[in-house]
Amino acid sequence: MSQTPAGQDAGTREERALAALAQQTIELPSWAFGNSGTRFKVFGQAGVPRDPFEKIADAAQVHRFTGVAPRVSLHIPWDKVDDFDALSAHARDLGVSIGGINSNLFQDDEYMLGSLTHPDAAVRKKAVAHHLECIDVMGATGSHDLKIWLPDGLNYPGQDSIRARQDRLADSLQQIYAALTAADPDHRLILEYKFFEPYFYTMDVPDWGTSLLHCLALGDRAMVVLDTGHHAPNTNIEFIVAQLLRVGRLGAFDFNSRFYADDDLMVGAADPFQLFRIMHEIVQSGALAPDSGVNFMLDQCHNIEPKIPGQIRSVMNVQEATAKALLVDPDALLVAQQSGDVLGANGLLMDAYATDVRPLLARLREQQGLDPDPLGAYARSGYADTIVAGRVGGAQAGWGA
Ligand code: PSV
Ligand code: MN
Ligand code: MN
Repeated sequence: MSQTPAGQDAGTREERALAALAQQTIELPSWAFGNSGTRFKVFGQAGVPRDPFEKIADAAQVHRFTGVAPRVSLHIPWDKVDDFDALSAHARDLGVSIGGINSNLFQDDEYMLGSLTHPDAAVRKKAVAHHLECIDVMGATGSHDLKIWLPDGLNYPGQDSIRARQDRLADSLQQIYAALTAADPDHRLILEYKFFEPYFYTMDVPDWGTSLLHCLALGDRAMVVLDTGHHAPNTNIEFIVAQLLRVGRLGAFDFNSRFYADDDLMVGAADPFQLFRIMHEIVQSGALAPDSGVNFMLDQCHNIEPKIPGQIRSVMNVQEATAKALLVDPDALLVAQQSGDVLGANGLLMDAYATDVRPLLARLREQQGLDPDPLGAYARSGYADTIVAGRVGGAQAGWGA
């Protein structure tokens, strides 16, 4: 058994990693199961869900074969149903629950010039009212997180006052936060940022600093959401993770990967090393623990690959990056860092990253009574054939159309 002079032996690290991995959960987006595409084309796939009940049924398959995906985020109004009690009961029957509730401020004609920041108070009122509806959905589904991605922004310098829009946003968010915490003081408002798109001169919440400032002004139940696809190329995302963890304001991830823009590809597909570096910061800060307040969500679209296996693969990619991060020897790393051993410290990270953790994860799944090969087990289950035969006229995710 290998042992570094200052560190834990490898066997102990593996056992600790297994214990931490057994506690990890990853939340799935309902919209990943519907048809999606780019603004050029949506390719329809056979067997996709026709309604939110079927989206949850598909998400439950991901949990069934991975054991780590017990929650499903909803997007309102894409996932609006007449009876949210029935939707939650349906989720429970299938072994999952409803996670975050995502509002939608990007599909109404009135929002062309903004929603929560719009110059017209009547439009802002409508956007705030939509969140009150989302808060009701939270009550009916047992959700704890209201997730806001603000699509507002400007295309041209001078189009509107950047500063006045921040003031309007602060006021709108305050109204939403007050209603949210009045409904339940434990509920959280989690605010996502994105540096461009759908507007290109400036967004009104373009970066983590802007999101954090609004969260700090709101109160301690307001947290930042970090979507990995929402940064300029080469941004050091793990640095942002460390900063937000330091001040206790990293509320959630939207995991995905990107080559160029907000590509929403499978997490860990474009840059698995970045995902590992992010998970290293998480592990180092103790933020993997179930009570850390960090919700690990996926926000992806599977435009050309089958959706359920795409989600299974994504979950496995997060698990692999997490496992590697858990194999970094913390004691040896501290010694190397404090003694100025640059190559030694970097080597500890690179050794962990180069470790093939698939056998460890297979052991984890066997310990949990799961098939060690989730993708193979799903393929053998026959579920894909059942939905192709049983569902005709599947729905569009609502995104990328
Ligand atoms: C916006 O690009 C975003 O990342 C937000 O999280 C939205 O709610 C989601 O994508 C919709 O796919
Ligand atoms: Mn997102
Ligand atoms: Mn996005």
